[in-house]
Amino acid sequence: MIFKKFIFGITIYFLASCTCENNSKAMKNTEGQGKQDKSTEKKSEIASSKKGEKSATKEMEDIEKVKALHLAASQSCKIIVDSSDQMKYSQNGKDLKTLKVPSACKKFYIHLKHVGQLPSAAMGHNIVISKETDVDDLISKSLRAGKKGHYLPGDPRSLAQSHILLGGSAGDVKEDFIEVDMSKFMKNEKYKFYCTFPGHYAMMQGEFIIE
Ligand SMILES: [Cu+2]
Repeated sequence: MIFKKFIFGITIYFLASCTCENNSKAMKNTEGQGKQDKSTEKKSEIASSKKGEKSATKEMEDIEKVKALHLAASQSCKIIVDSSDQMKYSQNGKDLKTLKVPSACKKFYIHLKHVGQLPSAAMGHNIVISKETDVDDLISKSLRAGKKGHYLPGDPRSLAQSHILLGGSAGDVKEDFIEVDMSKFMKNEKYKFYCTFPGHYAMMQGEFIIE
């Protein structure tokens, strides 16, 4: 009888310990699985966020490249020219003595600004572009046109010109846009750009070069 009880006891013990072990193994496995799932989830989250970051960065880079290209394209056939009370043409604060136009430009655009304070009657500016050999004639004609005619020559030898005389006082027009038709220009000819306001040519003139 005692022996039977002993055998029963041992059997129960083994069964119990076996079930516990299995349970704890199963729990451990579930925990492990959970951990693994979480880490996989985290990894894929990081990967996808990195991927997202990467594609966003790439997109930004592309936008910047396109912007730069547009800027380069627009700048190469376009220039902003300031004219001042110091009787100077300048670009970005530097004296402008040579205006270079890439030969690829079919049209060249000049945005002329008056950045001074003096009125157009005292310190008016414009731009005329012509062959160097036509300068003297066109300046004479401009003087005859007077302020009423914005000191513009009104002559087809003036290949491009601003519409008006710019000034710096409250009532003056302060900027003008000049479209230069490059088909009028020949590669081996000498051209000049200049202001035809009386007395300004000596200070306000430069070479207009097609390269
Ligand atoms: Cu001038």
